Amino acid sequence: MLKVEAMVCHAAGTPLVPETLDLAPPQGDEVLIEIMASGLCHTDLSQIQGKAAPYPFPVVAGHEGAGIVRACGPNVSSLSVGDHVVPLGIGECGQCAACTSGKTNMCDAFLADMAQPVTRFSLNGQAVSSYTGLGTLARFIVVREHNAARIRRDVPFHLACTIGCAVATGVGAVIHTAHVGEGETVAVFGLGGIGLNVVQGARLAGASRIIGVDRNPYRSAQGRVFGLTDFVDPAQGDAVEQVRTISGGGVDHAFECVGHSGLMAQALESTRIGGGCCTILGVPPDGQEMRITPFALQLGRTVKGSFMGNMKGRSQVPHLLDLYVEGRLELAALVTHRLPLSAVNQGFALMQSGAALRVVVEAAADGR
Ligand code: CXF
Ligand code: ZN
Repeated sequence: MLKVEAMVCHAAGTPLVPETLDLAPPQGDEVLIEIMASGLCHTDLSQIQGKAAPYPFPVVAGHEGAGIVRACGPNVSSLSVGDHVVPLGIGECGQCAACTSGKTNMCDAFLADMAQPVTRFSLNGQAVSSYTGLGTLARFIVVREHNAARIRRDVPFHLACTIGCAVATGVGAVIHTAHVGEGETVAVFGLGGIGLNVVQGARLAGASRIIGVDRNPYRSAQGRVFGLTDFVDPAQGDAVEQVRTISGGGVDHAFECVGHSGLMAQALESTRIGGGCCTILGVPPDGQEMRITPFALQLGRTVKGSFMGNMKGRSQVPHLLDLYVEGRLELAALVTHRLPLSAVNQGFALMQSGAALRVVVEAAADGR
């Protein structure tokens, strides 16, 4: 067993504590990754708060990482020691019907992992789960090679990690889920780390109007950096009405990026009759449902959803960094805070306060 430092959440709603865990060394097609940076995501917060907690406690959260391959199992064929990688909650086996379909990122291996989660972490012989099979709030993780995407080496880890969830989820939803077309109008409900990536995805797609809806007035100026053209403050009047007015009767595409059922209904209502499409990205607390009036759909609207923007982790996600290097994607403004891994609780507090877009924690900042 390898010994690794990790921030562990022992019970829902309790702070993460540093632990030295046992980590099973890479076997078969598995690789050992040294995590250099990890972005904090709202779904990690939901897990540790027990609000949307698919994994049993104790748990190592974190699924938006970037790091370096340090060892390979004997059957690894597509990665080498020294490769820079982004671990993938949704892997890409490349073989199954989903992977070969060209339509969906719902790889069979991901569905199998969700049904029966695997973890390689343990403490005193007791299993410690890894969120989405990763657990990037640790110094090292072990994953199967199809759960790691090789990335270019010239992007710093604290920026590269964001493509593992926020950027793929937001940009991918626009391009690979909703298929926003040139000149179309877009409304984005919730301008956090995911919503602002929807905004820049819409800019890449050539949307004519990109309308952001958020209760936090600071998001207006932040949104402009990512391509926002209009801002709606729900405190100034009914958000749906404001979006419908700005867009001349309803947007072509609305995106819900919070995970709030009331906001999902608003997003749907803000789309235009006869062709409007509402895409759901936010992950609500366990048990919360989305209410849809059949009439709203019968008027010619559709509802879609995706995880990780329906992007294939190995063959598509790494190209997001090419867009960054070409100057077409904003990553630096997304990472508002960088903290040492040991200060991760402070990072989650920043996220909850609304002050942060992405908080990135880095083991190296702990002064190894
Ligand atoms: C995703 C992360 C990867 C697995 C599915 C859910 N959502 C993220 O926040
Ligand atoms: Zn995430």
